[in-house]
Amino acid sequence: MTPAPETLLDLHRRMLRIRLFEEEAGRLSEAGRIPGALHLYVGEEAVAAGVAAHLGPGDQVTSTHRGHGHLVAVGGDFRRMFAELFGRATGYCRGKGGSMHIADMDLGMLGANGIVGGGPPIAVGAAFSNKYRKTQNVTACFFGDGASNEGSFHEAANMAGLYRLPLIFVCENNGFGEFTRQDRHQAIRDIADRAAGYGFPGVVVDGMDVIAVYEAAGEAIARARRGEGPTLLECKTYRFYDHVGVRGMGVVYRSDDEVRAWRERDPITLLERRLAELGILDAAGAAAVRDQVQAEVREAVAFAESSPFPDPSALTEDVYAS
Ligand SMILES: Cc1ncc(C[n+]2csc(CCOP(=O)(O)OP(=O)(O)O)c2C)c(N)n1
Repeated sequence: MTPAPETLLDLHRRMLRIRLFEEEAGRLSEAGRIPGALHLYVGEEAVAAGVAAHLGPGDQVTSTHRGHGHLVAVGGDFRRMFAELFGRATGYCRGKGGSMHIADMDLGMLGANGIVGGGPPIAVGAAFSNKYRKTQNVTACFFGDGASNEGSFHEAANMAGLYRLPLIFVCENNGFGEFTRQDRHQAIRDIADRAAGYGFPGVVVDGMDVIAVYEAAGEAIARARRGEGPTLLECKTYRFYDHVGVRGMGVVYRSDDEVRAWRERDPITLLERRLAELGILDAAGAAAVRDQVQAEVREAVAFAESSPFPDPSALTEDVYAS
């Protein structure tokens, strides 16, 4: 069944917000205006958007080193995000975290994470807390194909299955762990198969089709809320830019033809085509949404650039919790 028009428009806007935030971050990074490593999510927007559209107050997400998309999808503030990328005191971590450490506890976004496989144990902790406190809340744990080889993923999956935790594992299988193609780091093809070893369902979905992700995530999240335990949702996707930054590090590990073929299945273009067919949003309407979001991006960048750097005296603040 096709989701309601307002749901489709919501998915479209969420994806565009991720895309335009990321394209701008990529440009700024290329221009040398953002310090540190920047891992872009462009191409994978349907995954974060399709899952996040089911989440609400009290739910959580755990993220990865490619985390901007997850935060934008749950409603992250562009101003504080750009400020964090620029290292300014108005940023999410007061300028001391950068791209890979942005968190927003008010939105339940428990943090981007430079540690591959760092998210699953945190997600299990959050989900255990939700269950113990008898809430109806769910935790969505995003991770990559590479991360699914880490011991932390397997320990987390084991406990989530054992305790039937209200959790969904969302594997963003973009076909590579850094520069290593999946068939050179895993003997299996579908990471969803791993769920069987821990006693819960694994589902494979086209990660470029936001409606497919939305529907599969909806079932998995409803199942978790009913107390029936976790699901592993594997979304087959692709990153359009390099592992780090836009042009990357000069390592050749995939062909231009391969990138071009995946770009033909750009998740935003696919949804816009569908919206036009359904008579919900035409090209002019889509362009208007794009312009609105782009204006929001521009305003946030100006805010971030005019913000102060943290005072050196703040260097050791927030290092220890009391
Ligand atoms: C524990 C740990 N090991 C290794 C690394 C180096 N590293 C950074 S990204 C990455 C690949 C991760 O692949 P995947 O989980 O598939 O995510 P993708 O980058 O493809 O989105 C690796 C090995 C790291 N950051 N943390």
